[in-house]
Amino acid sequence: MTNFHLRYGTEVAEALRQHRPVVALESTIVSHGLPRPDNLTVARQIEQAVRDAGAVPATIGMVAGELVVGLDDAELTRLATADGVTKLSVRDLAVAAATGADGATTVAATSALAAAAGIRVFATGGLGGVHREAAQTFDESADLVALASTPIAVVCAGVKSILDVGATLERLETLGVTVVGYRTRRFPGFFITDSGFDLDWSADSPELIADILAAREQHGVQHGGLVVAHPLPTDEQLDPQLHDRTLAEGLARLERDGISGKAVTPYLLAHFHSATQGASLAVNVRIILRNADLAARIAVAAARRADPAA
Ligand code: PSU
Ligand code: MN
Repeated sequence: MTNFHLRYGTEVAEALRQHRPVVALESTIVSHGLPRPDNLTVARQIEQAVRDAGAVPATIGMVAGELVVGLDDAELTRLATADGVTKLSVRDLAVAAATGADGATTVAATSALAAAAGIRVFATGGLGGVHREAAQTFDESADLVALASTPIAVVCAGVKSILDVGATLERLETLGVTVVGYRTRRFPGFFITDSGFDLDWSADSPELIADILAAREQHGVQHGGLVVAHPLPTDEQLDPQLHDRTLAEGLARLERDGISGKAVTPYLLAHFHSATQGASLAVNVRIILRNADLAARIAVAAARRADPAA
């Protein structure tokens, strides 16, 4: 992965050179996870949330075949609004680069590229994982495999609730991915505060998460990812009954419309956003903004830990 040629945004390059806090952000959430035209506004708000907490945002994506770490506003606008922006997982990067494509990077691809760029903290909404019909379809997100071998902390509200959460947690354990709840011992359920599954570990401050990152380096146990699971407060979650109804309907439609492969997640998210008349969209945006804020505070704590004078 370090062999990929990366182009850096000016501000991100400068921040990395000076060891200032940087937070990686993905572009698939913008191009495929959120409806237009809100997606561009939200993409800018996510970057602003990182800045407000004292870090530099590095939104990652591909523009005309070039891998960019720290898209500028014109590039962000292009990935949010252009036709034919491809959803890129790790396996797609080389083909997309060779063909000069515009592409949005998933959690898997963004993690790999961020780590290659020397960025240690990444914020997203919800991780990909094991799909509910995986026993038949074998549909499991490449996010899991990427996190097994990529040294990065990913702040997320758990895995998307459209997935089989229990199976995903089992796979994270098998793959050696550390999972820590932020101020909770319950794994969050993305749109829902609590997925119903317990966690072994909890951390209650950005400083403690920075300590965990440092301990991983000191002890040479940082080959894989660290999932920082950050739940929404219960008064901000999607109504659980509305959630379950909408999900059942979405899953039935998947079958009816013959949706499979990488189209499944964007299809289900779009179904939620239209069927709940935007309620799930508002929740999704809150999730991302809160995660961007926490990720920035972790990056700030990690930078201070490395250089208390900074
Ligand atoms: N989180 C969100 N919305 C999204 C995603 C995450 O709130 O759209 C994206 C991420 O890019 C993640 C992808 O990697 O969904 C998972 O897709 P799949 O299940 O096809 O691996
Ligand atoms: Mn899949």
